[in-house]
Amino acid sequence: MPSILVGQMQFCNRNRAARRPFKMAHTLPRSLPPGQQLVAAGKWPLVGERAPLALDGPWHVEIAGAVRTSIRLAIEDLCAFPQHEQAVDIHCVTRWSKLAVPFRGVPLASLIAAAEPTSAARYVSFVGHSARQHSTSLPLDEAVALETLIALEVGGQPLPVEHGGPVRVVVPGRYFYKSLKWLTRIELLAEDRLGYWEAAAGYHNTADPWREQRFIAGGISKAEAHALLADRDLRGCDLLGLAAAGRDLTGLRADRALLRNADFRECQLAGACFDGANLSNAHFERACLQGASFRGADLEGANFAGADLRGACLLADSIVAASFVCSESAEAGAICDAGTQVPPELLDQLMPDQQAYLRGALHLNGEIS
Ligand SMILES: Nc1nc2c(c(=O)[nH]1)N[C@H]1C(S)=C(S)[C@@H](COP(=O)(O)O)O[C@H]1N2
Ligand SMILES: [Mo]
Repeated sequence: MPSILVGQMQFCNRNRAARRPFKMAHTLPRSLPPGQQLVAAGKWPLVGERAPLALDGPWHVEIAGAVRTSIRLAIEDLCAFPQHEQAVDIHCVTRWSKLAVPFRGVPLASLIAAAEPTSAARYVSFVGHSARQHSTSLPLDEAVALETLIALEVGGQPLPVEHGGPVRVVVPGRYFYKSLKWLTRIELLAEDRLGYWEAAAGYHNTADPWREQRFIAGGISKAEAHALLADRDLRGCDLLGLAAAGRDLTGLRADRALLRNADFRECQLAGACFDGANLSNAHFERACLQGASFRGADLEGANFAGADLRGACLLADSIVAASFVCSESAEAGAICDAGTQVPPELLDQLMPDQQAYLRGALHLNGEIS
């Protein structure tokens, strides 16, 4: 059977007469996020991949990863869950919006509950059955709070194949690239796994349209973001607020880059060079910075709590009010070894609790260079 027909042919029968009339999720006037424009009535642009790959058997969705019970659900099984109707505003990162689109399907929360997530589950990755194994991810609690829907119908009809039928993800309140077409796998994860667009094209990993989180940095195009991530070269770039959390940026070259407020949390940054960079208020929590270099960098207010600083050179210009441990949480502080270089005069710039922590971490592992 050609995969294109799967959506229609396997669609389950439901008692349409018994349905309650469609109710709007809320009656407030809907508005457009900044930089968006409305598509003409009745239009729904096609974006990204146009068709799924053929499946060997009937369509199914697997829930796996950090769960007690992995489950595999056929379309009929999905139909057996209580169905939820939701008028969702679509906002595509390419600046078109379509408001109040009536989707119907199973709340993600119901499916996840059925699989019994373990305490390790912090992220959810959606994987589609398409040529490039398209995927996207969200923090699990955020996906649930946003009322993510595993949609089977739109406008009272089975989802058209080109729009993700027989089953797609719909994440209200995020750019539409978080709404994966042709869903076959829901995977719960302890660590985030960046999706296709997020990893390859520099799409923002949070994707809140109200905060215009389109790309990892404002003022750069998709092509520029792609080149930047592929070459790992930010030398001299002005990328205030770069949102790079969770990325593999091993060996990054960021000499003299302007990276104030940049977010490098949980990044792989071994051997990275930030010499002469402006990193004031930058976030490096839990990042791997083994052997990284910050010679002459501005690290005022930067946060290194939980970062791995073994072999790192912090011969910075300034580390006023930088943090290496979070005093409010039980989280681990930065890891240092005998190769971690911090000039003693810089230690005096730290707040007392931070200074005490870093002195301890450096002394435990060798003398301060
Ligand atoms: N499998 C898959 N899902 C995907 C994409 C894709 O290329 N492949 N593109 C995403 C993007 S960028 C958008 S805007 C929406 C487009 O959905 P539509 O074609 O139904 O408008 O799907 C998202 N989900
Ligand atoms: Mo998109």
